[in-house]
Amino acid sequence: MDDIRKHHQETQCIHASLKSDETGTVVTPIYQVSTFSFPDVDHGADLFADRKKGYIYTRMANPTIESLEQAVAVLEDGYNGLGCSSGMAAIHTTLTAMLSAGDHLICSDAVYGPTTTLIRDVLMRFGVQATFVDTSDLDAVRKALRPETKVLYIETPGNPTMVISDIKALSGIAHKWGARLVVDNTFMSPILQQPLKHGADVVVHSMTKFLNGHADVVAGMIVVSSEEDYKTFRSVLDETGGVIDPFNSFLVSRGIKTLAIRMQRHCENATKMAEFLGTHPLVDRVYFPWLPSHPNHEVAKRQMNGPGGVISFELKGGLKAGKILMNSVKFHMLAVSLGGVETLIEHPASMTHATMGSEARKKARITDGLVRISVGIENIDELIEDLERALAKVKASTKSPA
Ligand code: LCS
Repeated sequence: MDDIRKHHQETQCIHASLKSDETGTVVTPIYQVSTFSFPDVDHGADLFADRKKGYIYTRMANPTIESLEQAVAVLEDGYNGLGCSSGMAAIHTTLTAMLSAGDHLICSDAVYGPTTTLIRDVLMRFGVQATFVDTSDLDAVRKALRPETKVLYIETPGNPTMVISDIKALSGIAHKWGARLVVDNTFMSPILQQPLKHGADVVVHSMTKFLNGHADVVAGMIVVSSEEDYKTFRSVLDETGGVIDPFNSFLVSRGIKTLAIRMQRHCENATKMAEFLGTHPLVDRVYFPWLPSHPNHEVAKRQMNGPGGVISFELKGGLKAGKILMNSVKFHMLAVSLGGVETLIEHPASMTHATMGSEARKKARITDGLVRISVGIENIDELIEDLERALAKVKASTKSPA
């Protein structure tokens, strides 16, 4: 379709990934090949020297991968995308493309656990300095700036506390300082938040989550906003090798066809579940951006088109009560990951955020009693009934003699 960028995201989800071949395929086929042949030696040399356009080797470029990169870049309104083998590969590629030994990075304290450990236990070994702060607090970010600060890295909403950082304000702070802003947009997908439009420089995704949406792929994506960044990032990705493969690219492209409609249902279901939890007598606190009680509710309403599908909450009985709940639910599968059509429940302190260590968790306000639900697209009344049954068990257990 001509100039797909002018169209609505619902249309982009269906049409942005198409790279039709001479047979007229209506979806991009899977080019399940590692290497492409050259008609002659000079042509091969021209491709390597960038004098001619064409395919060489799948780690460098492949039509199925390119079609997915193009689709996510269009949805994010970015320059281009770089498909990665996982969300962590996308984050690793981004940070190694943007930072050198001696540079300083400011990162949100509440982020996916392995993002913290990638920075703290891997990048810092190579001379990168880092400070973890609550990036919803603009003054805390300003105080953490150093002459060597090159990157401000945020995840918003943050995993698992749902803390919201103000993308526009933070891009202003970063740019004034000569630093750049990277946003992990995994929890929102481009349907609910487009960070580049709010001033971010780079967006990263774990496509394992909402973009693919079916719990059958591990993959990541980087979206950059300029040709210059694209060239730098592409060369780092080529050399470090964390690229996505054609088959997974095909599956994610297929998932994206229904992204807009799935996100709508995730938001509706999660809002109803958050409202239910918010009024339940056994629930102490609910962290969900669309609840007026959320501390960053105003910022959320400003930069997000919907709350997303993830809710965190604490029960009155803390970890003990949370364990009974998680062991009693039927349609909420006890599993890590999020953003799929199926509802998942998990315990961040002992699962997704275990490697951070208790001190970093405490600083990021990830309590031992916190429970996280990724609300799927099942019938919401049945999901709430499932939670009600499990909460009744929690209540019964607190009454039984010790
Ligand atoms: N960014 C965010 C916000 C994430 O939630 C995750 C994974 C990643 C990056 C890394 O992506 P991956 O390499 O797994 O594709 N989050 C997970 C979670 O909360 N449970 O299991 C994985």
